[in-house]
Amino acid sequence: MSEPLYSLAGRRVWVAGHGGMVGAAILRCLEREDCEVLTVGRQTVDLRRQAETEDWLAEARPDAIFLAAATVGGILANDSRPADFIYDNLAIETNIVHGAHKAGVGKLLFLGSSCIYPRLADQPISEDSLLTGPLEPTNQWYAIAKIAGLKLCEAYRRQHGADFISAMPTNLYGPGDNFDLAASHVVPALMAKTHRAKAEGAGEVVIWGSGTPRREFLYVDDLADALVYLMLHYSAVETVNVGTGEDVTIRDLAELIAGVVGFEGGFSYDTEKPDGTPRKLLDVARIHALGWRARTGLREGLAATYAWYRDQMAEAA
Ligand code: GFB
Repeated sequence: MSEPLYSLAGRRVWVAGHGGMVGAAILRCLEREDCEVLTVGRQTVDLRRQAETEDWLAEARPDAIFLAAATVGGILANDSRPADFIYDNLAIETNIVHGAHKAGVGKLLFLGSSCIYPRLADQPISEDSLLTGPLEPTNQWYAIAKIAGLKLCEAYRRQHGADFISAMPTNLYGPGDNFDLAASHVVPALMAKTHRAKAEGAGEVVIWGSGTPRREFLYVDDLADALVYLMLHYSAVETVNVGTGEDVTIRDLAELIAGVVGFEGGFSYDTEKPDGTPRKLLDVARIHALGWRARTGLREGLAATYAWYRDQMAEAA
């Protein structure tokens, strides 16, 4: 573990996007830090509006910011709502990074995504492969916005000496995820589908695409732990990948989820749906060298996520 470069003790820390899966996990992680946590709902401040965002920052005066506010979604949501994904995310990050500079914020961590890397980057994907090849078409809009966010942090560090850092997580899952089948990522989607199939006694669950793409899945509380670690131990222009270093095929994932859910039926494949990039395994040597490693195995994380999902379903019933 490297020596801390920064401390959150006694500091005012804004978690932008506190209501989402990542934001909520950061809040859980900050409970062990001696800091004052700031949050603001989208009903109060629309972070796509520059004046609203800057006025709030001037009043709230955060010392540090976790920039986890974003419009996110799975492969179909990205492919069908390109304007939302590029506009919302560019507006939010531009307003918060520039507003943070204007308000004299001491440290900011911007959350990107592994989809910023080229569709066919060498695997595992090094941070250095950024902008070395064409993007995956289905999420190029979100990717361009997140690349711009990474570059915003780099530019404000270079021109103004701002201690703004960025992290690029792999595919995430966990409590608080979006289980709406039209907008969700693959883990919550397959969990909801197998849960329903088991409850209804259905014999089959439909998997989008061929089932052959490979994905790396990081449990969201591990990500939050990594983000707080980077806030305390990292201050440099280079972005940092955050992942587990292991990937599985979508078919293997479906089998794991069926085991966790207790679904004993089979799977069929809707090859009308896109596979997306064939593989997206991150090179995590940089964050390992900084002294951080993921701790939650996929089966353990899936079981914790399903327990949370069942509780939510029970409460909603
Ligand atoms: O998680 P996912 O939507 O996003 O899809 P990506 C991962 C893989 O799972 C794709 C397959 O090959 C999907 O075709 N899949 C199988 C399913 N069944 C389903 C299903 O029922 N629902 C969904 N959603 N997928 C995302 C980007 O790409 O990666 C985001 O679109 C973000 O912007 C995220 O960057 C990290 O991994 O393909």
